[in-house]
Amino acid sequence: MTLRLTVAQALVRFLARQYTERDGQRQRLIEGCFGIFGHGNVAGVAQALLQAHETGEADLRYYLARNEQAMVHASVGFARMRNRLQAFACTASIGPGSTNMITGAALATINRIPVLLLPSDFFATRAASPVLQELEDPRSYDVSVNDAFKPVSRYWDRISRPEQLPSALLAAMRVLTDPAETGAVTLALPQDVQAEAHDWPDNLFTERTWFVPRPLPEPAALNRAVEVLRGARRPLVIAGGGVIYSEAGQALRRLAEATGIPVSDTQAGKGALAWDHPCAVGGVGATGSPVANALAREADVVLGVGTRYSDFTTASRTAFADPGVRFVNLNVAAFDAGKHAGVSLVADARAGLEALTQALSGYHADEAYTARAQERQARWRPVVEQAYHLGHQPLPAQTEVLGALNEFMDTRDVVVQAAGSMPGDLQMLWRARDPKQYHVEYGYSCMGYEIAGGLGAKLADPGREVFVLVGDGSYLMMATEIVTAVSERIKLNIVLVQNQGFGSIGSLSESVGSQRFGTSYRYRDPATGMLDGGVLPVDLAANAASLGADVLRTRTIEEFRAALARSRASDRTTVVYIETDPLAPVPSSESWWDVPVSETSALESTQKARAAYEAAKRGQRLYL
Ligand SMILES: Cc1ncc(C[n+]2csc(CCOP(=O)(O)OP(=O)(O)O)c2C)c(N)n1
Ligand SMILES: [Mg+2]
Repeated sequence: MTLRLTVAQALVRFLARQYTERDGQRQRLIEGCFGIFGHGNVAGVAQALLQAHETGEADLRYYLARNEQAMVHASVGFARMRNRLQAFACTASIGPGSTNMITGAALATINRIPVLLLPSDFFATRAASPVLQELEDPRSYDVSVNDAFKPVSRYWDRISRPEQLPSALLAAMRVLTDPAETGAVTLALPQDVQAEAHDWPDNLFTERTWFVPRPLPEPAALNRAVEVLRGARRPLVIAGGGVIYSEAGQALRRLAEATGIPVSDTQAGKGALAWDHPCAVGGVGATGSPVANALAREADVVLGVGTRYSDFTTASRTAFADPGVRFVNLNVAAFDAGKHAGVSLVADARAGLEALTQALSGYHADEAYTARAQERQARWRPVVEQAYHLGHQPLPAQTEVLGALNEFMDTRDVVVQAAGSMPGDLQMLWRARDPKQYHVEYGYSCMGYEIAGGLGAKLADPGREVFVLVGDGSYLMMATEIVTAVSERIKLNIVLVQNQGFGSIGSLSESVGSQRFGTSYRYRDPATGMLDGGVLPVDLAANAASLGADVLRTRTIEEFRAALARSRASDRTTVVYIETDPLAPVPSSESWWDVPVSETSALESTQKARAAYEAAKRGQRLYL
């Protein structure tokens, strides 16, 4: 039997019939489709989505986004919240609509989060070339702007003929659902091919289940890992995002309780172990807590679980100072498991942690070391309390805003952030109580992820309140999805933190001797010729209101707390606006981040920073 459908109709029909299954739980793989239509997809994919809806033949709900980059972010927010078991498709018109998705694709791939991208493409027949928005490469008619998706996609294909679709779809689903390979998957769809009819074998459209594996560690590799761990006196766990995606929080807790090994976390892993568990020592690395960083300096064995060891995690390879430090890396991806010449334990995080706990029976970390960890943690708590309740004047400190939010949030509420000074303050100070509470995108740290990612997170779990934290810089880059949230009646709580520019890059600039040059949003001062004049007459709260959100303006932390309560009680997307002092003090992580400083300079500030840089760089090592 065959079925006569267009390529786009076949695609939609296929996507609506894909499922994933893990631990006996089955769910739709492709939950819906974000999109923005143009001439590249309005007659193809759009027609197919409409027909699917009208006839009830394929259930793939369409969500109209306001920016193509943002719709990929929303898809990532969704898939991350669903632990990578479910994803969205994104359809875009040819040219700029498609290339707008490239940043989102990079973000998805770097964070190892699945998303199916469907950029539209030039005519396969070349009948009307060059079509509006076609890139003409004089060296080859085979090149289009969609080739730029290749380095940021884990699978990339162009469907130039209908016959190519089935195998491309199977490959795409395999990559999306493989925890070691997943990321952005791109199927470029030429405009004419989308609308072309073909006779499809009907078994292309039978329901298909993609089993998401929990690979077990190879026994010999487990032995090697256990041998190193048993020899450890001062071991430290680094819990990464893989622990959360694998739902391995309990397995991690059991390992920690059985062995006494302190557990630090990364931006993606925070919340894997609740902040107040006796073994939890907080964030590690450049923006981590001084507790975890002190332990990292001492550690003789680092057990990395589901982490890709970003430079923030390793403090640019200065975090681990023991000359003989060794790594054991439990990761579903061999690529990550092999890092820092570690003992590679390729396995699912949960299965691997369970196997390790069993094999480590009777082992316990050095008592004096674990006691030191707890003492340090006890001394750190009042520092966090103080940062949460600084009473900074006249404008509050950002740490007070974060503190008030942390104290206000319920265990199941979610905080979403991505870029600026907040990820650092959050990693150091946030007290996460639930594995899905802390949603900070710090693989790509992409300004503009916040609101869009929050939209996706809320879509994934409407039962949770989502609190988006967004700086003024990020807000200005991409506030567009407020409109999508309003039209879909998806309720977000958005905390808009106004500090008149780039608080983060401002302080980084100062630390590298660049004197906060060009990092605040100010008038150009005719006297200095620099952007250090008066404050701009920009009202982001009014902007948010104009996009359809309810807005609560607050000036003090007390007003801020009251506004949070009102926002929670409302069923409408609400923006809570607060101004903060970008120069307010923040506790030190007692760590470092490698940002090279000019080796030669006419500025004294730069020369000083260079001397400090050279001194810090001496702590950097290759872990071989
Ligand atoms: C898309 C993008 N462009 C540039 C950067 C570099 N960058 C990191 S933080 C930042 C400033 C963020 O400003 P804001 O959102 O106001 O946060 P703040 O630093 O004030 O906390 C910039 C420009 C980035 N991370 N993402
Ligand atoms: Mg700012």
